[in-house]
Amino acid sequence: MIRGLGLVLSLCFLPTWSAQEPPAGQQTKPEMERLVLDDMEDVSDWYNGSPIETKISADTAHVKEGRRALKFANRVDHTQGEKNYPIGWPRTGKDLARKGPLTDWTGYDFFECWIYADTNREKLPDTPLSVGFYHSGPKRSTSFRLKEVRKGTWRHIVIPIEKLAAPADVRRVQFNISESNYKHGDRVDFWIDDMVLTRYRHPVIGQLEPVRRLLYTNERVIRVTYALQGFRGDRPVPAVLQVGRDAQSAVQTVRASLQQRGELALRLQKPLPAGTYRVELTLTDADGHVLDRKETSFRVIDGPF
Ligand SMILES: [Ca+2]
Ligand SMILES: [Ca+2]
Repeated sequence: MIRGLGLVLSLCFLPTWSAQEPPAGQQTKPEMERLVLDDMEDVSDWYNGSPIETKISADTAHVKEGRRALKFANRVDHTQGEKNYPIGWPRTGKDLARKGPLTDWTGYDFFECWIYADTNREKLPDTPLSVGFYHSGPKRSTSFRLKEVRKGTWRHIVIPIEKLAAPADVRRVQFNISESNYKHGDRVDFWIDDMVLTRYRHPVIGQLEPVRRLLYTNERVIRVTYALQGFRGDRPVPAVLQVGRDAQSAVQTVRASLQQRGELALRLQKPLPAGTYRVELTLTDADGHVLDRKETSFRVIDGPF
């Protein structure tokens, strides 16, 4: 059973987030919505693609959420397994297409799960494990090496959905090891839990950069580029761009409506003296409540004139 698939959209209320303006200097943590792909309490819908090397089970030894996690247990065998590839790719996966309509991930920002590893090796190889997302059509998939997985600890895996080749068409999720990364006879077990899709509940600022970090004192325009995450393309996001020496003293302010990404220009009414300046971008909702805020900086120097 897949609890919550396509049905439960739970809100994760992070304690530091507030729709109201936070105190100056306090970081806001954006609120995320989660859709559970699999809580791994029952793994009967996961297939074992390599029965010689692999055993899969719902296991209680290491659990991140609930009472069980998917245990993907492998004994590396360089002499047998797949007929033509004895040094192959032991794997386990799950077909999403058979389980309902949840193959369109375009409404989400991240694929996330937690992974714990154990092995009889002193440590894991550089690429201990990979995850692949399979799309319709022959051999269409997007694969990610999970280099962050470590022996003896839980690691949080976060993959931006925008990196998938066909995020509107995800038919299968599959985890695999590559036996060529291991020695014959190595044992390596992974516990995988809390596999979810997440999205920002509202737009946040992913990137904010000045087009130039160094300006001359005779210049009158400051340009910044920005990119939003969690922008669903429905309507522009109100924003305020402010330039000043510090958070308390704005030299100039401009209001804007932001798309998913773009460039903003702030025309100075009077020249800036030499020094370091901060640029702050604040996103608000329609009522003016702060959704997110980010800052960057640039320097003004006396020009060659
Ligand atoms: Ca679980
Ligand atoms: Ca093998």
